Amino acid sequence: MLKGILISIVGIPRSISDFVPDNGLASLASCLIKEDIKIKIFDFNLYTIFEEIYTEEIKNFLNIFSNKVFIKEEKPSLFEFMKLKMVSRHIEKNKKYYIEKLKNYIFEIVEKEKIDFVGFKLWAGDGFEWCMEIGKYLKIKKPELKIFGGGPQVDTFEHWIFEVGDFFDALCYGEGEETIVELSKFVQNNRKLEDIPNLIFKKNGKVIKTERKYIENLDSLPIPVYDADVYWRIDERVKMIVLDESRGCPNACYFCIHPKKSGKRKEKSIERIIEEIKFYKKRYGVNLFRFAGSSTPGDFLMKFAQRIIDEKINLNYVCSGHVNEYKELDFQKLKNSGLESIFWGIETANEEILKKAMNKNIEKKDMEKVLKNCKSAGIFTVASFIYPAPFENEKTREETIDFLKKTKPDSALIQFPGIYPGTVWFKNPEKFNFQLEKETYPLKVMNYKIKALFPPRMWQKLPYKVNGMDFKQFAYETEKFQNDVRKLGINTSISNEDYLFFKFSGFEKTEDFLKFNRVYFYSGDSKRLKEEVENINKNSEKLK
Ligand code: B12
Ligand code: SF4
Repeated sequence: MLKGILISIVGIPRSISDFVPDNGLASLASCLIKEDIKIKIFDFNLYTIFEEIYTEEIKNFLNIFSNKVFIKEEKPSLFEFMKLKMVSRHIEKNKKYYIEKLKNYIFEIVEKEKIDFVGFKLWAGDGFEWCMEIGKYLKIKKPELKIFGGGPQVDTFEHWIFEVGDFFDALCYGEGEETIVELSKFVQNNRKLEDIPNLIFKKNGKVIKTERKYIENLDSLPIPVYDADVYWRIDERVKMIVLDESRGCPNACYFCIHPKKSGKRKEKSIERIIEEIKFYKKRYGVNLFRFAGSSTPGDFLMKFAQRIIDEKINLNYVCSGHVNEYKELDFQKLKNSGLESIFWGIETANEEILKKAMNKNIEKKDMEKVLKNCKSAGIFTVASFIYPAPFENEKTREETIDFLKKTKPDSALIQFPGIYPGTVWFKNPEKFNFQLEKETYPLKVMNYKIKALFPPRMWQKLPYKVNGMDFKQFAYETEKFQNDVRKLGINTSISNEDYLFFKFSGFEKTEDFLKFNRVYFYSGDSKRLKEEVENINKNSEKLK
């Protein structure tokens, strides 16, 4: 029997989202199981990772430091700041020991279980570097082992990944369900890589990219598997399942990679999603759900809500929506069906920027209407912004602030613009007031790692300019904007799924949930994080 393992490593966890089971890998596993292949998912994104990297001394210092900064909101002293730098170096050293341990652990599994292939889901950040190290090691120790890669980092950087990981037999871009099954045939010498769609591989030193193929009918995919014998340490994860209700997007925002990944919008049938929910509730006791789609289709959502109400299914869920598709929706009905929070990509309140710089295809009056209706129905309203946007100036900044004063979303997430290869922003940077060196840019950004213990303006410089500002300047502008938004009494860090976690965490106020979680993650308090995951799981059971 052919045997494979799928691995996901994000790095040091930064939010409860990291503890949600990975629907992408569960979907790949179900396709392989259908072909009688033995597969196991090793998702290392667990709170226990802190035990491996943070010593008690590190935890204690970071606990005192973060309590002072995030809870008491006091400024750290120069001495504390110097100590923080030392601790950060210590953590970097410990990460190296951890990778060594992980390498050996995975190699032992490969040997003991006689594994034929390994598939890495690749994320940005620490996890990317760690996967490269592990993959390299496995290939040296066992050259006949087939190693594949896929996931968000491949969709963004494609062949650039070979610059740091030429041990991969093949990389899979786009949707992976059909491709992984074909790859399993390649492992058995029954397929040539050239004949498998969605692949990037090297032959005689030359990069080959096979044609892109989209999955036509999402209903034809088997139900993703989260059984304990397939999904390693699933019991330690938060009980939320991500429902892959739709893929693709009818829009084509200039900064977004998503439409390319899954093509034109397609959706599962309501019938199929309801079947999945009933199955997950019964088999795994899960009552919390998040739709995976970057913008769940509005008409799909209404029909779904009606079915949930008609069939009296008790669940709580969250999704992301596009303003244009939600203009006429009955938000009260959505709320009654258990929809607790919606994420909206607003980006900026200035219509000219929305059009000229982003191709966002939304109007201000509609944004206002939708945010207002969403909030008044009691749905936790999360609006996301890019600041400073291309062509941003004092006037446009003021316009977004006024918009926020007027609409008062429950949470406003603010990020500086990220430029990813494959997007329109990357293809024509000058047109959008960006400056970057195209030839070297992908490699630098692909290997970029944030310094999570420090504010963004202290991170290593990202190699581009926005409106003439270098990284330090625009990261500082983002920080200042966030502070101004907080002064309006608007939260700046709760996402839609965070809201669900908050609801079942036992915390009374979102502010406390936020502050304390910041401390737990910052100081690697795995004990508290474990308690929190257990609380969410226990409290959400009541929705049965
Ligand atoms: C839903 C969602 C989540 C869910 C589900 C995770 C998931 N499946 O990726 C949750 C809430 C858990 C989540 C969490 C996080 N997410 Co998220 N998430 C998304 C979102 C909106 C959709 C992902 C999705 O479900 N797609 C559908 C499934 C089926 O696709 P998939 O998971 O990518 O897997 C397919 C292919 O990639 C491929 N594939 C994947 N791996 C492999 C491996 C092999 C060998 C092969 C052959 C194929 C293959 O086949 C799969 C099936 O088709 C995307 C944005 C977007 N619209 O794409 C962001 C996104 C993927 N998330 C992102 C991030 C950063 C995170 C977090 C790290 C958040 C954080 N703490 O900062 C965590 C980490 C998750 C973890 N596992 O620990 C980034 C990734 C950026 C990057 N380059 O790393 C994205 C792109 C958003 C963004 N633009 O910032 N996320
Ligand atoms: S609407 Fe959202 S998912 Fe669609 S292209 Fe724009 S940013 Fe991407």
